[in-house]
Amino acid sequence: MVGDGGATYAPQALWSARRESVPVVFVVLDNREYGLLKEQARVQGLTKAAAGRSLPMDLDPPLDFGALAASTGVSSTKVTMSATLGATIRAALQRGEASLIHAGLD
Ligand SMILES: Cc1ncc(C[n+]2csc(CCOP(=O)(O)OP(=O)(O)O)c2C)c(N)n1
Ligand SMILES: [Mg+2]
Repeated sequence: MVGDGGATYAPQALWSARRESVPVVFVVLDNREYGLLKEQARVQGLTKAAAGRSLPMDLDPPLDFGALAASTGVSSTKVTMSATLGATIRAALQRGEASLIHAGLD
């Protein structure tokens, strides 16, 4: 399970899982922001970077993680309701191959 921000740091893991036939299920929890870094910056009063520019903590435009997975040959499912996430993870695990679940959060 990884945040949308963190998922941008190591997308090659998708390709490796496919290449090595590792049946890992990647769950990307997408709140469209680097939430932890944003909160830290707020607590420390760091709302502006150099020259008055805003710190880029929002992932806007949002990323299409299904398309990212597809580019490595990994299939994906998109879910928005937390109520369906558990069933989606179970189904993905049962398939026995690498896959990605893109979970949009409120
Ligand atoms: C390998 C690595 N690079 C960078 C960081 C610094 N870091 C901490 S939290 C974070 C991003 C958090 O955003 P996200 O993954 O979207 O999670 P959220 O807080 O929004 O749920 C980063 C880059 C880290 N912890 N590990
Ligand atoms: Mg995030």
